[in-house]
Amino acid sequence: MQNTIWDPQHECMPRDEIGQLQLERLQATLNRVYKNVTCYRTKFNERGIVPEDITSLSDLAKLPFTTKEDLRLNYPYGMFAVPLREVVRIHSSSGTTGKPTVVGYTKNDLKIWSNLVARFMTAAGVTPDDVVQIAFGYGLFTGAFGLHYGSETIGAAVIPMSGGNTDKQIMIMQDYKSTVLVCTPSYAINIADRIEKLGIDPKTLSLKVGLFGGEPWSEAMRREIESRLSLSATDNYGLSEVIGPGVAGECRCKCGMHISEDGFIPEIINPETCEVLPPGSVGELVLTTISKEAFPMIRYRTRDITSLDYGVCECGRTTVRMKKTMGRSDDMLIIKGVNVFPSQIEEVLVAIEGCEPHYQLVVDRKGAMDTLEVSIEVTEHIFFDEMKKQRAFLEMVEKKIDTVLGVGVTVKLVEPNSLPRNEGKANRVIDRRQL
Ligand code: DLL
Repeated sequence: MQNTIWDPQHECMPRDEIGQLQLERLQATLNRVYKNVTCYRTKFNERGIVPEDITSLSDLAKLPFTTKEDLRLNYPYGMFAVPLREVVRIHSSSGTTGKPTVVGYTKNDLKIWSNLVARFMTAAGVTPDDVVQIAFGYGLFTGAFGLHYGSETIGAAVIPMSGGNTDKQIMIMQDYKSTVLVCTPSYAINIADRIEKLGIDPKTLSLKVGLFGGEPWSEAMRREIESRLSLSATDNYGLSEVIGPGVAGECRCKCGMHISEDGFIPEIINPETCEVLPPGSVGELVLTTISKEAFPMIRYRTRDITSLDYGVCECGRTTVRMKKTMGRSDDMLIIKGVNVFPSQIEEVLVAIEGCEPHYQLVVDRKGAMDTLEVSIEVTEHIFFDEMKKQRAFLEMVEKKIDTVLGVGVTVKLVEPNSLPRNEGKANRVIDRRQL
């Protein structure tokens, strides 16, 4: 397969040129936010910094971070860097607690966004010949509109199916011969379950590429989706505060997501000390936007845990690649003092024959002791197996998780289809300690 590049000028730039472009765009962005956004001006003044002090990319570290709390304090439009009459679209973050965060786009922002999405879709293998079924919910969430405009920019045919209604998704997939599926990885599994239940051979579908994002998912989950939907499953990353989808996406090498560095400057920090970490370190991703007009973000703390690889990819792109995220630092569970990411448990479970890729984690505290219970759907064959065999299976799963996490867990085997399903982002953790 030919590896097409959407925008070779920006995707294959030599590193020193990327740096030069980033510095120019950063300086222009800083001047604009200093002039137009009170929150930034106040924070810069508190540190005694003016935009002219930033003369190299390493000076970025002098600037204050921006957090979700800043966005809440300036709700709804306080962080906009242009008057509202120049804003043509408003979206919102998917946060479930408190007020959502509001983000805006100018006409030019929408054009840039569409191009950035078209870029990662092309990298994943989407072409004008494709039929793209978008199974993200259309609405305030950036996922559906982002992928929709990206597909149209490429010239592919878009089916704006929206989320849910799985049987209809499958019917449309069969009848309209969708070649690309866009949704969260957990919803892709739900579709695969239903396809299997309906007795449809996935090879009879026309699916070729899956563009999955919006939530963390493991390599084991990728393999599961690929075999059950008979497609090439790719990961893409973004967040509404920074633009939505379009920050980064995998090429066909699937060895990290290429960050569009002409639009964003990534840094990795230690989330506790906030110190910037050297290339290759695992830590929290911080992003600065350098091409957005309505809603620029300076050193936004994403809370997502990953690492960056500056090596040139086999595909020819020179842009830095971020590893699949381990999850969010605020989703990280601390069990008996050990840091646990749900994705680590997923990796173990999906690789065990008999475990379905549906699980739920319940964290609780008994006395001073944290407990972690992992409910796993198992195949009917195992669920209805004789007690002795089931016990042995359960102990084997507990041991495997224990080895990876280094912390004891209690495993509960549950019937197929008994755990809640989501059409968008999965919610797999119940932390009773916070209730
Ligand atoms: O989820 C934007 C998006 C939509 C990206 C569709 C990709 C595809 P938010 O609703 O603001 O925006 O949620 C952003 O979701 O900080 C991550 O924690 C998580 N996230 C998004 N993509 C990935 C991914 C959209 N590929 C938050 N892997 C981010 C892991 C992801 N986590």
